[in-house]
Amino acid sequence: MEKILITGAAGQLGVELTNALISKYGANNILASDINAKSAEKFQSIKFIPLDATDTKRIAEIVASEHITQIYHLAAILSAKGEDNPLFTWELNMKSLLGVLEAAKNYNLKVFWPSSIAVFGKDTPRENTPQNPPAIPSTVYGISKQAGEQWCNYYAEKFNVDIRSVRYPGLISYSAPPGGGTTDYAVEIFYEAKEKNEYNCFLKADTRLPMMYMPDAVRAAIELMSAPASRIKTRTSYNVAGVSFTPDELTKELKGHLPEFKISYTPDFRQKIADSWPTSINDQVAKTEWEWTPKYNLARITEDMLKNIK
Ligand code: AKB
Repeated sequence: MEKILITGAAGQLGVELTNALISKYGANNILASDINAKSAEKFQSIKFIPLDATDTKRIAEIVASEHITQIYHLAAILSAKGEDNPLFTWELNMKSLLGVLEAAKNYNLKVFWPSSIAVFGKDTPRENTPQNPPAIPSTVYGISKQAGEQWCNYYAEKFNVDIRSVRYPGLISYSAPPGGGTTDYAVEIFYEAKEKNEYNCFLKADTRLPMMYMPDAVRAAIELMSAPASRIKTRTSYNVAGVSFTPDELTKELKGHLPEFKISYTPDFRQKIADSWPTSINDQVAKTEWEWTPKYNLARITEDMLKNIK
């Protein structure tokens, strides 16, 4: 029987992944943790532990006392927010990952850890970005994810740790807000469209970025973790594609539902980050090794977001 610890459980991905894991493994087998103690109220049916993920000793204590067999390590600072305090972002993203990898080595845990398209950057082909291109990341978040991928591969090769990872594109969802990413416009726009019928976008109209709807993102994590170990040949992180679009294309889709919707553009520092990232992702390796297939296109995402946003 699996017993699963989730770090950063109150974040955009955490809330939905935790619910999916409760459905798959049962509430008694899922332990949510987050630095924000108040987020306990989001997890009524399961045990919640306040946890600063950089406290590596505490991670090991929880693993031992709760008989944890898997960790979904989601706690991280994202691309845009990370630029406010690069050293703290590095400290949090790396120290927490190394603590989880050490616990995995010592207690024989299986680990899921999300990487990101932020690992790509200068020298990376932006269109149909392959699995292992040259890449010089433009943000400290991207540097931490790129280094993190190498650490994951190292622990897998050297200590046989069963670590699995995907490089998420921008995630779109309605259950919990995103926390300081460059792709956040693709969530904010839905809320503002519903509330005010207008949105001022911080990226230019023609900025094409890879995105993914949350049900696909959750399924990617669970399918990857459920795949037989013999099929998982990539221990850095897998490219996974969902859908690629620009703010202008999303606006046209939104106008099909809200004809009066208006968008304006005031690009800020996030434009430069977005311009360093891929416009589309080649996920052939994930397709071949564990049969990854996304299900949501832009039309379905738009319809479902508008239906579900309160
Ligand atoms: C961000 O924009 O920082 C994240 C990501 C692509 O990893 N959504």
